[in-house]
Amino acid sequence: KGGFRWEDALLLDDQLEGDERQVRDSARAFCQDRLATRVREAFRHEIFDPAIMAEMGALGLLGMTIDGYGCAGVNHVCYGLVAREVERVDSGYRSAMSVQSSLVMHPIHAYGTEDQRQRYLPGLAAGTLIGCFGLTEPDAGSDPAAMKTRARRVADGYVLSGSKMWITNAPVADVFVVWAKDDEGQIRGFILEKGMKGLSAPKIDGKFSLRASITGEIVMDEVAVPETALLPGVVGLKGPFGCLNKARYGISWGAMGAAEACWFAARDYTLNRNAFGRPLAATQLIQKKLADMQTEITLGLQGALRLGRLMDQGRAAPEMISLMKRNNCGKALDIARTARDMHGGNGVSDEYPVIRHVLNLEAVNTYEGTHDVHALVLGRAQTGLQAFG
Ligand code: TGC
Ligand code: FAD
Repeated sequence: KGGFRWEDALLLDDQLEGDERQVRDSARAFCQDRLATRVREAFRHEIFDPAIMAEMGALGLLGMTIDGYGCAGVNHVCYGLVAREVERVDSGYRSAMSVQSSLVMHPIHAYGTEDQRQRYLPGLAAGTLIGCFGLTEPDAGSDPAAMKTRARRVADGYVLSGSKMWITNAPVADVFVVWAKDDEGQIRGFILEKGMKGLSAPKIDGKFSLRASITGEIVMDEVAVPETALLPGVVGLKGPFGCLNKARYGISWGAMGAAEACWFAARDYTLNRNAFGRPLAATQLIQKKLADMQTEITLGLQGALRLGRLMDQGRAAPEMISLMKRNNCGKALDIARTARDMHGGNGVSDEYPVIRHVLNLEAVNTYEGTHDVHALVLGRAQTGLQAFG
């Protein structure tokens, strides 16, 4: 007869290989020793410390599914396990990591030339270079096909004009992967570098979510780039979406890490807080909430693991990724809000992690395709009817 571990109800740990557990454990140690210790100040004062990227790089956490170029070459399950550990501390740190890995290193590796890979990947893997990914625009978020950024062909390359909005890492980025329409109206990817004439990346202020991650615009005022800046290996929206598949998968694990942090905090708090002569955790309402959290997290992690195995086998369809990104972000946000409530007044103080996770998960539920946009992707797949327009 098997035993019951309340914090790992379906024994996910047993479903992992030894090397996967090792990656998870070393990521957990790093996150708890190096990230958990600075996140409160970082969130309170809106500080993103770029040194974190080099620390992650030294541990092999950046671009970790890529083989060669200084990357770890591990499987997608390991990538997911790391995302869960990083986001257990803060979604902002996971954001910085997943943009670098899935949205910058992946397209350079998958769509770039050998010269581009050699030029950028080792520095990005080490975290000595920081990357960002520009798809969203002020007037084109859920509908990136409506982008206005243009790449005009000139004799020796392209001239890019336009602006991107809500771009993670942009103000501190050295490398910019930017998507623009060419003269034929086709979406193409370009690699821009900090310091190019006409390129700027102002910080967006007043952000009440992901304050430990820096977000900015990308402004391109007639930025002239050579032919070698073009990512030649892909044309069309499937270029950026190929990157989003990887990042959304990581978020499905990461959001569960944030949810676990809130669940554990709510359990600790209600075990230790007395009201009406007994611990809050001894009441039926609190126990039901804890049971709901445990159930959703257990199922969400099982789904994320299954998706990771399918990705490793090359069998994951984009709709599967939509399903898990949507479910796990939505459930994590509900769990964080409930955990915040269970902390009473203390729940709005940053002495406890729950309000920070609530605020972060609002953005996580919106970026990389909103909760509702992923519902439309799933609705289209099962009805054959397109409900976007
Ligand atoms: P649609 O007609 O469906 O597709 C156009 C072309 O793209 C292909 N495609 C995909 N390919 C690979 N993977 C996917 N997931 C794909 N989805 C679509 C499709 O096959 C087609 O190819 P082709 O060759 O036939 O042309 O496109 P649509 O214009 O109708 O768009 C539909 C929709 C809503 C699914 C899409 O636009 C969407 O997903 N919108 C959400 C936008 C989004 O996720 N933006 C994310 C920006 S990056 C970000 O948020 C980073 S935050 C990171 C952090 O800080 O952690
Ligand atoms: P909109 O598309 O305007 O959506 C507004 C509302 O309308 C949403 O509720 C949406 O679900 C709903 N909606 C939209 N279309 C439909 C429809 N057809 N039917 C029904 N409802 C609909 N982007 C990048 O390119 N790179 C980044 O690094 C990046 N980082 C980000 C970091 C942060 C902190 C944030 C907040 C965003 C980031 N984004 C990034 C942008 C993000 O991907 C977009 O915000 C997201 O895709 C939604 O686009 P939007 O904000 O334009 O909202």
